[in-house]
Amino acid sequence: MPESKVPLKEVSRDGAINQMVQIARLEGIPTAWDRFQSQQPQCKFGWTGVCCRLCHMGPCRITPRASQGICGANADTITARNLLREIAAGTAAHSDHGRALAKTLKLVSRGQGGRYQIADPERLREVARVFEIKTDGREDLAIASDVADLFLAQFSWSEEPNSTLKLAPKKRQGVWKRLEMEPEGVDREVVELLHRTNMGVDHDYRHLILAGLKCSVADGWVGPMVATLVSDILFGTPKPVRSRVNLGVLSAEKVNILVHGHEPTLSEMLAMASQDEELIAYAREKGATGINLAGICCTANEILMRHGLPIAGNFLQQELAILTGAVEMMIVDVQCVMPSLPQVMRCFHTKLVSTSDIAHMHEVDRIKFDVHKGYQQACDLIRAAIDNFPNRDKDRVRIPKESMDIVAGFSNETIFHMLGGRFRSTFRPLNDAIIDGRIRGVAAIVGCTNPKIKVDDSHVRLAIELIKHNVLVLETGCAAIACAKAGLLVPEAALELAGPTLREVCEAVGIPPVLHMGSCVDNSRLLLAATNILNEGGLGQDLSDLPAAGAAPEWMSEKAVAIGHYFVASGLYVVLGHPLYVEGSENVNQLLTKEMEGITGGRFEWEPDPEEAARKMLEHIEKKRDALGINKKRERKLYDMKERRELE
Ligand code: NFS
Ligand code: SF4
Repeated sequence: MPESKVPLKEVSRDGAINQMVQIARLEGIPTAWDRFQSQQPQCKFGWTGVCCRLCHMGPCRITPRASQGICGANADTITARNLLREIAAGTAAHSDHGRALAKTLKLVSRGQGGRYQIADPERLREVARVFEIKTDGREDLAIASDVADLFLAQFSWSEEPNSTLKLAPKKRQGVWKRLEMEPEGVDREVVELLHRTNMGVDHDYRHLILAGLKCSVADGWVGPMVATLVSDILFGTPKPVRSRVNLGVLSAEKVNILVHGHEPTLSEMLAMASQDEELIAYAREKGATGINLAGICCTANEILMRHGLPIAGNFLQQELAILTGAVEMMIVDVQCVMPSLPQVMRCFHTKLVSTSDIAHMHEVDRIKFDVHKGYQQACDLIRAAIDNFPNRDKDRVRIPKESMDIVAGFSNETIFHMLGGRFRSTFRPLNDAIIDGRIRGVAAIVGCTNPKIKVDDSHVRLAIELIKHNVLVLETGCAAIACAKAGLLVPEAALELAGPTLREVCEAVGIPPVLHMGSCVDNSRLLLAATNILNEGGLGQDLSDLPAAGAAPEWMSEKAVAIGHYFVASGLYVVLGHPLYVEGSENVNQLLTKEMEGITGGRFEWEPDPEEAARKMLEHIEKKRDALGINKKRERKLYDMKERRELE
């Protein structure tokens, strides 16, 4: 075990994390923070993006005495190429997730989906209509088949730009056309980035970065868009739900089963199977009082949004959950699953099961998830977890007390209904509140947690600062879990922290000032929310006109790199808590953080201090308000009776 120099307390603002890290230290079980310490100092060449190993003449790195690699590539080319490979990888991850769901929809439409079915036929029809698929007089399954075909076709190459781009505002579509940034198939764009960054192909950093942005458009507006739409169709469109969050949701008396990863397919069946009376009775037979299914990371967000199941924690809590000694089984699929888990698992009775065909871990049980047998597999897993309950060492159970109430489930559809009231669904009241300044603008806070940063702290401080200044905050992913743990997603508590006019609006509508919109692929919901606001009218023509900003204060994943780029490609201002690996090239850095605004209308900013990040976001929001002309003091017109009658 690496010798630790991190102070024992305070790796996080979350007491549950600090407590568990301390226990891990005392027991000599390494966690991410210990390994973080043993990686110090982290490589400066890596940090600044100037290390290249794209061919085997290298590896090369740019230093004060070597301004070029062996092939002649300079810092601009090297950092840009490295960045593109990250965008390609992030896009690939999101899009495989979307493709897997579209394949499931296809199987369901053929009657080969086992227990999966169309949970939200209304949403299916609505989606079909958007893409001009005939719905009148047709069965749901026939429509689903066409929708699945259309979505599956988004991945391979087509002569036409991707169909889902039309979900974006017209003007933005025009910008992409002009910049030749319209993707023609997700796989195609990923492959092209890999090709372009191959030794000896594309060397112009500008040309490279614009290609990266094009691929990122295929990420945000295609892969995750498909993932979200199909998830809603198959599993239901989220509606507000109450639940609880943090390690304290683990139960000392029940069989604890954690789902961790990203694709919601198997976890949907687990949610259903965990309610099975026979299985619950079986758990009692084994001495437990019931079955407790909870989540980690983005799978947690999926089952929270649709079933109100509790969340045990975000990204850096995955090892700590096992360390509680109270987890009978952790079921993982793909993405954000740490390779260290088997090592922690071996110190406890916890069973770790991997379920994705493409994600195995050495010496870890695995099943081959099969849509058709999904429910049976879920039952078998739960039964195995129950069988493991008697192996729990009660003396080693230490579940932190921390757990917090949360209200989640804010899909666009829900927000539409809540804002518009019972009779007329509309975003109008939100737009009006933004126009008259009661709400200054909208901010998105998304992304991971990272041991480089005091965990959850930047997420929470940024959100608090923004709502204090009457900015409505939309969140997804680990950011949403961070703020939920801090109590920001409960309307009552959060409203105390909101500025007076934001509070007034939230109270009238009955929403918290920080809205949980789902998992990381549900960032597509954020893009659609922004589009809905725009389409409602009065706030400009393009996403870049909106008084809106995005932030990922604690990000770590390549997926977050892709997300940041599709926000910027969509014309939005994005503040990252630490820079991309590009600072070794002044040109690339300038392009991303300054010049980009003149190209896509959006740009990046690096800002580690959350209050300062909030200030910059507010400044951007006010700049957009000024440009829209809604910051002028508007005189309130007093109507006389005659005018009033005319109005009516
Ligand atoms: Ni998105 Fe970050 Fe992972 Fe989800 Fe969490 S770490 S990039 S937020 S779980 S995908
Ligand atoms: Fe070095 Fe060029 Fe090869 Fe990169 S591509 S490793 S800079 S020779």
